[in-house]
Amino acid sequence: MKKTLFSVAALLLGGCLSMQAQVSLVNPVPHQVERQAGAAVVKAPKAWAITADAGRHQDVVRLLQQAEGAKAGGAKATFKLTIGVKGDKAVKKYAKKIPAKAEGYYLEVTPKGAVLAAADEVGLFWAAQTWMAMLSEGKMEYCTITDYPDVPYRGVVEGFYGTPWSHQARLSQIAFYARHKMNVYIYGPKDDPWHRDKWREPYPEAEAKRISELATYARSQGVNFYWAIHPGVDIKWTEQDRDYLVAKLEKMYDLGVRSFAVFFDDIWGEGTRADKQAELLNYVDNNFIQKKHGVAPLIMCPTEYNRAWANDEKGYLRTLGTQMNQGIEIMWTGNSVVHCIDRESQEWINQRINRKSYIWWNFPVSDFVRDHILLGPAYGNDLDIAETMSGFVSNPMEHAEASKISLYGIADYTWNMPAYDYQADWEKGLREVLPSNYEALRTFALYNKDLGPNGHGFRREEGDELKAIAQQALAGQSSARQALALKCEELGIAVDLLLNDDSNPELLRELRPWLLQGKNVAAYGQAVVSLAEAATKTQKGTGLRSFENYYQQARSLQKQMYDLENSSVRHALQPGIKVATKVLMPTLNELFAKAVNQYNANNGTGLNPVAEYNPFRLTSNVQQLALLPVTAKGNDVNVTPALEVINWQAGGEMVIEGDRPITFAGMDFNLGVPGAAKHFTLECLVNGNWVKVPLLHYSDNDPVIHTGNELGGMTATKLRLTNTSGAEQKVYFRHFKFVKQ
Ligand code: 14T
Repeated sequence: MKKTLFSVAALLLGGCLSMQAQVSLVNPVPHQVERQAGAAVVKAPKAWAITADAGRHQDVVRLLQQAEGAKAGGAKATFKLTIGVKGDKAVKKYAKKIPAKAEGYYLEVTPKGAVLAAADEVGLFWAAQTWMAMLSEGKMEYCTITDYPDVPYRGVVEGFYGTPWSHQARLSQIAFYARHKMNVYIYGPKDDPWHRDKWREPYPEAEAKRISELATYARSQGVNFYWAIHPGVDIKWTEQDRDYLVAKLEKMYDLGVRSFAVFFDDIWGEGTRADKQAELLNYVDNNFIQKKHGVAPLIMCPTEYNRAWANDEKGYLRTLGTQMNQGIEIMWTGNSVVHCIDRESQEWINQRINRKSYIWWNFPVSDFVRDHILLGPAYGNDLDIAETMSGFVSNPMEHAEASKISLYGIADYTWNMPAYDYQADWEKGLREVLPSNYEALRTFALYNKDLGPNGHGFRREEGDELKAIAQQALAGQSSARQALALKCEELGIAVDLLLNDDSNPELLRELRPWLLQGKNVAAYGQAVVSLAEAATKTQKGTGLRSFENYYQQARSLQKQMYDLENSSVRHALQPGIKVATKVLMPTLNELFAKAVNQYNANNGTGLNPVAEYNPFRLTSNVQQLALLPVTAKGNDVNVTPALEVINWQAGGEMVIEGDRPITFAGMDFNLGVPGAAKHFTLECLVNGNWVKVPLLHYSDNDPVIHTGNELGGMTATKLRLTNTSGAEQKVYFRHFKFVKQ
């Protein structure tokens, strides 16, 4: 990357205008910007006339005609926009200035007009986006820009479990990718039936029409719409299934799709064979992809898509590497399912697959931590690995609008890696997503970055800015406690401002559960600080401001948080609604406990210092179950389902304990495997004795497990499910529920 000339620009601008340099509005940060002598930020032209070779670049012309400022355009306008790609007459003079890189462009702005000259059609789209971004505040800047992407394929894979994005959300995403020069959108939502379970069947008419519309719209924006198929669940390596697959791709081609992917992730059994996958994909590549015109290189997601799952002896990856056509891209999530990417791990994988890996980054996806919403920056990937990858796509949250905060950063990272500054970038992203209430969104987002403890061990920074005052507050410093209370007050203000913002209704709809919880956290924080303050006073507070009342208030808020988590505000599969779990809430809970203990010691009282309210507790020595949340809704108590196959060791147990005896009305659970009941033993702890409860399936091919009549009316303090088969059992954890009386 060549150095940008910001210092020169600052000098020149200093004298003439107080306006902000307009090129700084352009994101991703361009590789090279030069402001010539006499450069200035001036008013944007009111109208412009577009010059291009006859009949060329219709989509870009349309984009520029719809842009702000172009309205009154047309031949009469004095400001000229000259556009073209290498080889066009219109930009012949600029041919040498166009970077010799795919999607590269050269942009020049002078008082007479602007030139947008690109290496190819997509590059011209990006030049147009740069032009429009520069003008977004009604000003432009005399300068030249030379720019190109660092990573060839950049964008998003809608590849999460959970509610797929809506059609509207996808259209909005595609426009957003285009604005930020991302050229890939891979359609692969796990819970679209025609992507996975019914992969052989064509889409019904309404769904087909929507896909067609997405493909067309994406093309008009310079974005590749990839449609992904996930056949591994039940594929047989027969000619018949091979033909089903190609026939489905043909159907998608007829709908206008020109880019394809085949996923083999999260499957087992027959579908996982590397030789067969390679053979099938070579067939698809030779007989479909290569035969059609203008179809992008095929992408595949392997079964061993991360290093932790790679079995080097069996050589799955090396088989793909040697047997699969060179032109097929292979996806990779890094050292584990959810992991940041570094040079060493890139060398490891690229050597095995004999090509550059195509990164599938599992961030900000939250399908394994649905109680959190992830609004933090995209960071942690090495900044010098652009040439080690063919592509980099992010798997986002099912909350499409909220995902844009992180995606904004991913666009910048993949376009101009060495210049990526994740913190500065995050601020810009927040501004773009909610300009009307940027500061409020920022404050709220500060408490919604980390994922909390999770099975993948992937954590994010959150609350570092609070650590010093948290520590001092816990050490008993009154001024630090007050500072903490102010932070909580700010959080409360931010939430209220956001709840009253109507400029981005989708974003606010997505954030709503966490906003409501944020309000509880803010109120709780203020109550806890008052409580801690009151605990230090020898004189009892009067009226409502007494220690006892602050204690009751804090308790009430703890319960309100729990109730909100289990109310209808959360959607069915979401285990809860968690905010500020990394630093703020643990600090407040510790402060609460300290204050209560101090008060108890001074007054001989026995108030309960345990802050977290949850009437149920799950413990397990089966590693993949140990962190699953238990939640109650009315009389239904559920353990959150797990996404993955559970390796339940012989003798491994899962225990659920109530804070008071539970009287059962019934229960059922689904381990995903017909006949699994015989491998497990269910027991209840009744009056200190473990009582066995028979388990049964209603039919041979039904995986759901029921309890016999014995359970109804039984009162117990604990429930225990044990693998008593004497061998490891591979099962799912699809649902686990009991009903109280
Ligand atoms: F294809 C892969 F690269 C991939 O990441 N697959 C899934 C993905 O759909 C999901 O959104 C993501 C995050 O949960 O992780 C993969 O899903 C998993 C991961 C597991 F570790 C499913 C089961 C697992 F055990």
